[in-house]
Amino acid sequence: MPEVLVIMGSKSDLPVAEKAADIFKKFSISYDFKVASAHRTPKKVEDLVKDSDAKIFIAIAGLSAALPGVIASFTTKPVIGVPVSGKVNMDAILSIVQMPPGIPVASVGLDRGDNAAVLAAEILSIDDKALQDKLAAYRAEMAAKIDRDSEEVSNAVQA
Ligand code: RP5
Repeated sequence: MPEVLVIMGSKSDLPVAEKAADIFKKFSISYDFKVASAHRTPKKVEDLVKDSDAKIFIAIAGLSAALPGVIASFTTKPVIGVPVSGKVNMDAILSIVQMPPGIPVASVGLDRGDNAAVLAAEILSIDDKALQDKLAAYRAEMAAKIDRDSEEVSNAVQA
């Protein structure tokens, strides 16, 4: 049973989903990928969600991105939406952010499959101390990189 089920509206969304996979591997979180479209295969979306034992859903979609909201309509588990960039970026962002009262969807930034996975990890870590420690180590890694980068640009400008 995957802890997180990632559903993308089209195979064209795969590069964004792969960013999430990198994070899940880093944190040893089990996941699965499915393609199902809110508009083109609505019954498939419903069946996937209702048949899943996953604790969290990540929904990746572009254009009129109904997928996260439709998934949320079938479950009370957390749903994290990832808007996918296109010719008009605000369409997907607003489709995910502007959910009606009572059926919320969390949204990360445009194409931020990685942040969706980090947020999923944070939710899963609530009662998992080992995962909390891994998340803290991940932040420490990022901070160390900023320090290395700072030293590098400072050295470059003084050279
Ligand atoms: C959405 O439409 C998908 O999530 C994708 O981001 C976008 C384009 O889909 P394709 O035309 O690539 O199948 O449903």
